[in-house]
Amino acid sequence: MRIRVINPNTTASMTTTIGEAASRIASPGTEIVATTPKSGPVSIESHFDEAISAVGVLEEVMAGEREGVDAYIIACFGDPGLLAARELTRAPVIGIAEAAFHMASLISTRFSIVTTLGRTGIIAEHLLDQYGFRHHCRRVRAAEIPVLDLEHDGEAALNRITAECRRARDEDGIGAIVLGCGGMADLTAEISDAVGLPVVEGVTAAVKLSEALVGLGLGTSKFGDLAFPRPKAFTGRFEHLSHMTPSE
Ligand code: 5HY
Repeated sequence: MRIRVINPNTTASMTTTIGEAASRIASPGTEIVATTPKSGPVSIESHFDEAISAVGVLEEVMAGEREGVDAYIIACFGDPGLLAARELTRAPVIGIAEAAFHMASLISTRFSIVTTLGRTGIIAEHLLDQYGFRHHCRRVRAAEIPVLDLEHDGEAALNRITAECRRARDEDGIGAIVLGCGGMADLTAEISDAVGLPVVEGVTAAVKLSEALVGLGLGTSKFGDLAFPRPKAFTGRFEHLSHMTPSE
């Protein structure tokens, strides 16, 4: 099977980190295609960044539909454009936040999230409510590091994330930790060893969930709200989306 792993920000080095982590965990026979949208924010750290990045995600799904893809992964912890992306395809579309919540709730009664900036914590809280995991999550914490510090100042970023994970372990009464950024995809083993708790991150969790869904022959339902969008005219910079009929 072929899984298209979309990094919704436009930092190619972070797409490489995400793609390598996905390839390491993928089963034999699973091809990982990690992609970066042509347009969008270099990092996603606000509602505005998130809204703009969703268009890039949707354009990557449309490209995947032309090339033939068995599953899609949206590798940003805000799951930008997730439901809209599901409308565009019959293939499964997995957001890394949703994937991590599911996996963490299977191995612990309570978990905490450690994300990058405090201001994006609310986005994770909204997703916990939307997906029905609020009661599983004890706390959404932040290491207070800009997303791109993971690329530019990795050691210091790792130390700040690990310290916040230790505080979560000691203060939150939890059994597991969820890392709240796609750029943390390669940090789970090191942090789990340092903190002594299971650490879940969404990219690798989403790869395994994608393989499971495709293996079960399950895809996005086309009955109800995730049916293909009704073709219509779009104007201005979106004119190219006009009267788009999905590849049935
Ligand atoms: C992410 N931002 O996973 C989110 C993390 C965050 O560019 N990739 C980003 O802080 O919300």
